[in-house]
Amino acid sequence: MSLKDELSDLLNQGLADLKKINDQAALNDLRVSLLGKKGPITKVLRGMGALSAEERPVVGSFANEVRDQLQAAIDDRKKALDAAKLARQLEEEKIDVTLPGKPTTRGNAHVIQQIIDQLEDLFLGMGYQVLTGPEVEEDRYNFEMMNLPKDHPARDMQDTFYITNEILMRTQTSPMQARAMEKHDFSQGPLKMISPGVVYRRDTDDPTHSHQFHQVEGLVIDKHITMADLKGTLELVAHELFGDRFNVRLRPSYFPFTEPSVEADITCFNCDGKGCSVCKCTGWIEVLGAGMVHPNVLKMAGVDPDVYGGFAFGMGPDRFAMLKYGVDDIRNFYLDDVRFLNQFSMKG
Ligand code: 2NL
Repeated sequence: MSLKDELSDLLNQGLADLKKINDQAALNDLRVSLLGKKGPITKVLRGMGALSAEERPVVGSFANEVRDQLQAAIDDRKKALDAAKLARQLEEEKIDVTLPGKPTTRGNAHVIQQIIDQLEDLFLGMGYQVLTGPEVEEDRYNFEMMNLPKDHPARDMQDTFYITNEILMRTQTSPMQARAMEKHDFSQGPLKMISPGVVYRRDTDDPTHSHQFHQVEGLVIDKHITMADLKGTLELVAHELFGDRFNVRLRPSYFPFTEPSVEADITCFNCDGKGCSVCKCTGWIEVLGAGMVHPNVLKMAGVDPDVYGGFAFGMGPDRFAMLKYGVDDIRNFYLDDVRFLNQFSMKG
């Protein structure tokens, strides 16, 4: 058989084989076997040395033609297969946009967090920083720098979870404030901050005690800060959380870290101050402790008490939430019962 006939057969056989191909992988195999380096066409082209000078260009150009035809047929087949595959995919993966969506259940911030958020917004609006820090603390920041030396009897007031002699679960968020005072450059202006967070006490849980609860402490230090600034600030808090008709009353008290120290009451929300069982007929409800920062606390943080002074307060969002919503057992906030928690959902 002449080389030309051989090439003709190759072309016909190749085109016939191509018709039977139905997937990309088989098509690629056929392309390699026909047109690849080890394929029959390459072999024919290699054998052309044996041909005469007249035959060589004729067979050569025919071989090229066969190769081009096969290549074109393969390309066409590939295009057809690709198009079929895409059509199949589009059909199979079709999305019915008219199907109803799956309902998602949306969570909401915990009721205590909602109160903290509200307080953060209020104080951020007055130019305070919100600073948070570790719940596992050093004795030094939690007690020592708050004017509670090792032998201080007030340490008994706060039964503490100790990790080691020097490391403990913070009993208040003041350690964050001690750090802030230490760091603050007072030549750049006043320090105004609140520190919200979880604190721990070695209490036995009951309706009014939890070994874990929340605190939001506030601290302002500058020149010429007075107790009137403290009272005005606490009035803003009362108005924000409870409403404008609520008043604030300060009563003398004692904390080791403030001097003088006060306890702040607000108008009883239950009887509008007339006197009822909630306020034990006083017309007032105790909501927080506060005072003017003790000079020792300032000194220990490297602040000169002859130049600077300020107020501090500590309030309990748990107690606020109990008062605001009439919750009579603090443990509800920590039991994670969604039937309780969903009552404070802001979903419409
Ligand atoms: C309360 C009352 C209070 C403070 C916390 C404080 C922080 C610094 C300096 C001085 Cl850095 N004081 N915090 C002051 C007064 C009261 O908390 O009833 N705590 C359970």
